[in-house]
Amino acid sequence: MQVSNSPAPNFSGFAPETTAMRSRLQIDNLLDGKVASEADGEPGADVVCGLTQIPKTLPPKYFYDDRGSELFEQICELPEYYPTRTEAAILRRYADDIAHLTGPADLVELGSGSSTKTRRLLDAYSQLHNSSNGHLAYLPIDVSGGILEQSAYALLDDYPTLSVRGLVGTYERALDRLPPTSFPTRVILFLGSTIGNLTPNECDEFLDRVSRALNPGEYFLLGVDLRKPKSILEAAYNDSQNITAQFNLNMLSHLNSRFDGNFNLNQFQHCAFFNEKESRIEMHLCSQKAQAAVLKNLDLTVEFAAEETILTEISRKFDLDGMQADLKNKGLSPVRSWTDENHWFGVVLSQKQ
Ligand code: AVJ
Repeated sequence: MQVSNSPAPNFSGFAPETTAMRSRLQIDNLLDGKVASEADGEPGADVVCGLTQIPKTLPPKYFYDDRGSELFEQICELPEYYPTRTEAAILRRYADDIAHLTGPADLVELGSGSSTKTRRLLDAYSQLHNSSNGHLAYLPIDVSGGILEQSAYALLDDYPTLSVRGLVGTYERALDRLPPTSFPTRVILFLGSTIGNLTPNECDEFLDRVSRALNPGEYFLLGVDLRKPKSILEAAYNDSQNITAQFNLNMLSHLNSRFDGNFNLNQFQHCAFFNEKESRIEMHLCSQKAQAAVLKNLDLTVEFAAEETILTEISRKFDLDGMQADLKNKGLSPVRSWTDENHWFGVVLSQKQ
């Protein structure tokens, strides 16, 4: 993992980094040498906790090993998976409005991943900054150091006035130690409706943290997936190419390799449906028979009844008014929101009081 200012390895397909580029890049690791999912406490404690609960659950962050991140990128391209392209279209269309509303700003992004959608905002802000002759600062935060570094080099290549200060770590830790801003203001970005993975309580705590991290007058830009007919929602999580099923099952192979386990992927089935009452998609892995699985490194044997499921993800679907009210309660006053013509996805800009 990359530490402050040390030279980064080359990634094929990208221009080799130059000294000039390196001077515009700094990546700090907040994981203290531990891998992403082990940053908060004992390695795998959350897995043991989730699998010994009734009903069984696993944290969605275990989707994202290298294979899982690759499958997620494929999901974003699926015809049925509307959120990524809908949000990207909103950002393409309104990035200039957003930049004009906040004025020149540092951009901080939680869960930056490949930073693809962020480019529209970087374009808009770099125009704003050019006219004021300033530099553009981007602070991506991601648990995957590999993807963070790779996208940072690609961005430095494409944006000559950009400097990137990356943080490898969880949102929680990064939010608690954001470096001071060099510009008059700062915008924290949280795109892709990743906020939907949080339960209402977790969401509450998360918004408190965002609000605490911002100084009065600074901004929070949030992407949220909106309520819509069940058939559209369920299709997005049950695609005809079965990529989402592979993504879900990959969590078990990730656990097998991480914790020396023997989950049999052939004996579990992907299951995703819309829970109307909770307004959320639930993804489960359903045990096809009574069976046991062992995770040796965690000293854990898990027994499954036939048809018993593990809840691997919730993906909540929001309404814009409700989300704006929640933000307001946290001292984040809605400035403006944008949506697509179908009202399938929303982007909300709010400002810390
Ligand atoms: C990245 C959490 C927003 O909930 O839609 C996609 C993840 N899971 N297909 C989502 C996901 C299944 C995605 N988020």
